[in-house]
Amino acid sequence: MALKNYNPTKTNSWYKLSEHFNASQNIVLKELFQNEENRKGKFSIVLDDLEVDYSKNKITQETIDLLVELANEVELKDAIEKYFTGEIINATEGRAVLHTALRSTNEDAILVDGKDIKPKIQTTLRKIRAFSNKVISGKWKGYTGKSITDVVNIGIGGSDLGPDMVVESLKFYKNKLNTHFVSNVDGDHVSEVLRNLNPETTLFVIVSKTFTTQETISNANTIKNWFLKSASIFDVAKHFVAVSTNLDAVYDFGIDKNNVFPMWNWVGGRFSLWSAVGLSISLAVGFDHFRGLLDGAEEMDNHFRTANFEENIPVVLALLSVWYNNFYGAETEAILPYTQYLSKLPSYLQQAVMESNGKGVDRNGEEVSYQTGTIVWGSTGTNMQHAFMQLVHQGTKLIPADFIGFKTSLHGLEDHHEKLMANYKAQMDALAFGKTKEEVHLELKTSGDLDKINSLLPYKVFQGNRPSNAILFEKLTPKALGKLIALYEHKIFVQGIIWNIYSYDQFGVELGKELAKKILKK
Ligand code: G6Q
Repeated sequence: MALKNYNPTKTNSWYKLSEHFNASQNIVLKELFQNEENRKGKFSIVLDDLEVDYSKNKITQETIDLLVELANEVELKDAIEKYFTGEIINATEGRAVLHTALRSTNEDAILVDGKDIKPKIQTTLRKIRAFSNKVISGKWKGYTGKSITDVVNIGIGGSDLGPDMVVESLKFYKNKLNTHFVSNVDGDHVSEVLRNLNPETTLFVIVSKTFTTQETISNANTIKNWFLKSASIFDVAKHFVAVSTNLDAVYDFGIDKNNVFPMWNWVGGRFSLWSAVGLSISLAVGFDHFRGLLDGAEEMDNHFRTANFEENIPVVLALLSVWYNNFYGAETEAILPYTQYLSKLPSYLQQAVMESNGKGVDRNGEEVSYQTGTIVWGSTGTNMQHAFMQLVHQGTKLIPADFIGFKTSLHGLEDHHEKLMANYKAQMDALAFGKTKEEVHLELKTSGDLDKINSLLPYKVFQGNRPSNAILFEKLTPKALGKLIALYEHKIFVQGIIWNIYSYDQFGVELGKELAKKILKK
């Protein structure tokens, strides 16, 4: 059964939300906090090591009630079940959307074309484990008998961004292998990566679901030619492995049958890091940490599938985002992790969010008359405080922001971590509560700058009332990261359901590719 069709703006709850918005848009966060004793507790959700505090949003209990009513009215619960059980919810490509099956450890069968996919997933995980162990332990030898020291992931888009982001995020857990990523068809990218590599000790993982992607195949061929300058064609099997659905093309490239890791068309590229696309993750940090990542995601899956909408982290964050996107007219959202390890998260999420929900035609085939996908962007704290945060604090745009923090640091250095987390909290407080004219006046007065009061006062006032979510984990572990990524995956899903669009195709990226091919031929 396909997903149901709705025009969200024609629902009863949307109508009520519009009325509520008109009546409440002058809401003042500072006052809400003064008047409600336990606002933080009331608008927080705890899931084991994760606490999401969404109290600094321009909402009251009525807003949440109405947003949940909207989720019910568009039959979100039913859609979630279709997502998890393998219905063809990616209707425009005729596919199920089953990245959740990749991390599932329960016994329930999931059928695709009448066959349970769980055994294939388990076999592939075992293959990833065995291969990773062999390479990490040094038992896997290159063509001159030396162990592998470097791994290069060759892929682009979904076959690059996920593994690259996770390897960077879990750098603390890495083993002795050095992992590199080549994606761009720009020859300077591959040249730079190859510059310091030794063909005798490097393993190349070609990741391409289709094995036809221009960038990936060009880079793979360039790398093979580079390799063949010092090795022979018979050595390719020891240094090149592939992750793909297109077995014929993989064999034509010269890759040994035993060194091919499967992918399936029920996993979308941008949601594929949990599959063999994550091979370079398992190589970089070891299979147990890769499994930890999957386990964390599964915990979020179970929470998302079973928790009431009011207590459901992905649902609440998705609804709040709809509130700002469709009622307040906010165009963008900022992703602000307070750890350098997550520096690649914003660009990873740009693909996941914007390729999925950047759609202007609804599930009826009609152009939508309302806003859909948000623009996401961001960078790490505290660096961004010295850069773009000026606009978020005092600019003319409303930019809801997710602050992602960790209570404990990985390397220790307590004084650094205390400063980091003080900034994490201070930024959200400043956004929410700002600084009034009276406060600025007093400040200038006490600092002896009385003569400057008139000229400086307006520039030093912070209106505040700017929304943020605090997404706080105990510690950056593979499990926590898995949870965080799955949280955003499900937020994307919920928004796609509400906006009545197909989140799992990406026809928008095709036209440019076709034209580039034509231009190249000419
Ligand atoms: C993701 C997209 C896209 C895809 C790349 C790579 O959802 O489909 O980013 O992952 O175009 O495709 P291949 O894996 O087929 O090379």
